[in-house]
Amino acid sequence: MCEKCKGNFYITTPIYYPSAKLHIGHSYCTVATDAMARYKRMQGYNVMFLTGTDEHGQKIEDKAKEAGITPKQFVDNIVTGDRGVLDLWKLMNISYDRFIRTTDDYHVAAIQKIFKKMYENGDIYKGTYKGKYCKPCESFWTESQLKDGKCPDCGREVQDAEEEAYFFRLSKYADRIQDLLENTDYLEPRSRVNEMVNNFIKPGLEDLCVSRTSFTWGVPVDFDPGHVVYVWIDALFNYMTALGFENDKYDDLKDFWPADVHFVGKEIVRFHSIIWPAMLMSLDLPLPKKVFGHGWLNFNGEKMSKSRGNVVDPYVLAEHFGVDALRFFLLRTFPFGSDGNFTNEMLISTINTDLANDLGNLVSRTVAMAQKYFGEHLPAEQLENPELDNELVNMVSTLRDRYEEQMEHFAFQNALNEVFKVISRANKYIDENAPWVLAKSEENKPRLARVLYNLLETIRICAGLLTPFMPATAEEINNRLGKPAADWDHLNVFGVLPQDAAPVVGPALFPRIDMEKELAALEELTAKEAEPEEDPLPEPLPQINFDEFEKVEMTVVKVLACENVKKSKKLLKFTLNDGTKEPRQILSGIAQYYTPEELVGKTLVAVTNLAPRKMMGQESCGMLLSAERGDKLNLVMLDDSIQAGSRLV
Ligand code: ME8
Repeated sequence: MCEKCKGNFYITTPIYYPSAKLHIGHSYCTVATDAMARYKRMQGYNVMFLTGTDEHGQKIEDKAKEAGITPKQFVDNIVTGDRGVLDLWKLMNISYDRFIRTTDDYHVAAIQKIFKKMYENGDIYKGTYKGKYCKPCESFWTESQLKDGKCPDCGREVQDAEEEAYFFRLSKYADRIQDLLENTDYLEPRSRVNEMVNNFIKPGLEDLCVSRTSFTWGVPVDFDPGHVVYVWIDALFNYMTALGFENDKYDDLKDFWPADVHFVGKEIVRFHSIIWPAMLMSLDLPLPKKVFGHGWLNFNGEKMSKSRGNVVDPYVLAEHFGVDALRFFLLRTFPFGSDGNFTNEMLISTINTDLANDLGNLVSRTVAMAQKYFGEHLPAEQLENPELDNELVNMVSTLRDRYEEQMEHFAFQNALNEVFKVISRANKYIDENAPWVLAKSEENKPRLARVLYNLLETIRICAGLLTPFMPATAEEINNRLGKPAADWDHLNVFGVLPQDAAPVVGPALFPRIDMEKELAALEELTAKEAEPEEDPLPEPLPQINFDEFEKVEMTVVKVLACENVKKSKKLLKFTLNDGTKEPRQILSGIAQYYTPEELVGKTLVAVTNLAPRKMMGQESCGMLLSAERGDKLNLVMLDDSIQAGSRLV
C-alpha cells in the first residue's frame, strides 16, 4: 500500500456471461461499480476494480455448436470482437483495473486446484445427481425450490437431470451461513437477507451438485476425466484467482482480499450469499466484507433481454445521448437496491431537466456572465453580503459530507440528489442577486464579482463531486473554470478558486433534446438493433447414401394457375407445367404465407416422383419445395429463364 493512501479497496462486478451481446441492464452494475471505484480513488484509496467474463457452461457450448464455431471462438467474438464487452466498457469509460476471463489458463488451473482441495478435505464427494436443471440459468434445483414446476429465477421450463456427479457439502454450512446473514452486515440491502433465509436456508440447504458430465465446455476435474466443474464454482472463485489465489500470475491477495464489496444483481444474490461464503468457509478463507444486491432494470415494464427483442442497446444510447448522460441517468434515476423501469422518455427528460437546464445552464450562464461583465478574469476586489451569500456558501462547503454519507451506503441516487439540491439553490441565487442589474452600475461591480465568484466555487465543488458519475463532463467543467484544484481535500473547502479566476466559455454541455424527434429516431434504431430470438434448429436427419438421394426426382415447374382450396385455411391448389404435356396438380399447405395471385407465373421446384395422395378430397401429385424455420416459410423459386421440366441435380 502506498504511503499516502487511505487504504486498499477491492470492488467487483459480476463477471458477464457472454452468451449474447450485453444490454443496458448489464451496464447498470458496471457503471455503478465504476462510480464507486472512482469515488474511492478520489478519496485516496488504492483501488482494485475487477470485472470480467464468465465463459464456460452448457449454454455457450450449445450456442457455439449452433453457430458452427468452437466455444472459444464464440466467446472471443462477444468479449474481444467488434462492439464486444471490452469495446463496451471502453465506450462507457469504465476504469477497471483488472479484467478476468474464466477461460484464462491461470484461472482454469487454479479452479482445478481449488476443486481438488475441497475434495481432499471431504467437502466435495461423489454421488448421483437427480433433480431439475435450468439450462439458461445453469442452475440446479430441487423439486421443492421450483415455482409452479418452473425455474424460480427465470420462470422457464426445467429438465430432469440424473448423472454421476460430485457434490459440495453445502448443508454442513447452513447454520454458519444463517448466522452470517442474520447477524452481520455481509448482505445488503437488508430485505435480501430475509429472502435468502426464508426461501433457501429455512426450507433446508441441500448439498450442491458441483460437476457435470453431459457437456465438456468447462474446467475439467483433473482427477476424474469426463467431469467438468460446475460453472458457478468456476465463476465465483474469479474474485480470488484474479488476485493470485492458487496461481502465480498475480500477487495481490495480501493487499486486496477480503473484498470490500461485491456488487451483484438480485438474482445472483443466492450464489454470493450462500454458496460463495460456504466454499470460502470450507477452505478456511476470509469472507468478503459485503455483498450488495442491486435491483433490476426493466424496459417499458418488461424484462430486458436481447432475445425478447426489446433490448436497449447501450451502444445506441451512448452514441445518441453521450456516455456521461447515460451513466448519470442510470444512477440518478433508480435507487440502487430496488428495481427500476427504464424508458427512453425518462432518459430524455432527465437529460433535459438535470443536465441541460440545471447543471448546463448554471455553468454556461455563470461563465458567460463572468466573461461579459469582466472580460478575461474577475477583479480581486469583491464584496461579500453574508445575508445573501451564507446560505449558499454553507450548503456548498458541507456538501461533500452529505454526499459522502450517501456514497458510503452505495446510495448513488441520494448522493446525486444532494449535489442537485445545491445546483438548484445556485440557480436561485442567480435570480436573487440579478447580476444583470448589478452590472448596470460601476459601483456594484465588487458585489457582482463576488456573486460570480460564489457561483464558480459552487460549480467547482459540484463538478468535483460529479466526477465519479460523469468523468469527462466534470473534467470539461473544471477546464472551463481554469483547472482549479478539485481533488477530495479541496471539495469541502469554499474559496479555493483564486479571486481573479479566469473562466472560459464553451459550447453547451448538454444541448436540450427534442423529445418527440428523439423518441422516433430511437425507436427506429432500437428496432434495427433488436435481435429476435432464433427458432431452434430442426433435429438433424440420419445420413443417406448417394443412391438414396438420387431416387428423389426434383423438377422445375411453372405455375399456370393457383387458387385457395375451399373450406381449407391452409391449402393452395397449383396447376403446374412440369415440362410434360399434361398439367400437374399439387396441393400445398402454404396459404398463410402466399396469396394465389402472387404465385402465378413463378418458377418453383417440385418433387415429382412422390406417390400421389388425397388432401381435402383432391389429389396432390408431388410436393413443392420450400424452406422453413420457426414461423417463416419461403417457396424455393428459380430464375424464370430455366425451362419447366429441368431436373435438379
Ligand atoms: O449472472 N438490470 O452473468 P450475467 C440490472 N455470470 N442488472 C442486470 C440486468 C438488468 N436488466 N440484466 C442483467 C451472471 N443484469 C454470472 C455472474 S459472478 C461470479 C457470475 C446483471 O451476464 C445481473 O444481475 O447473466 C448480473 O449481476 C450481471 O448483470 C451479469 O449477468
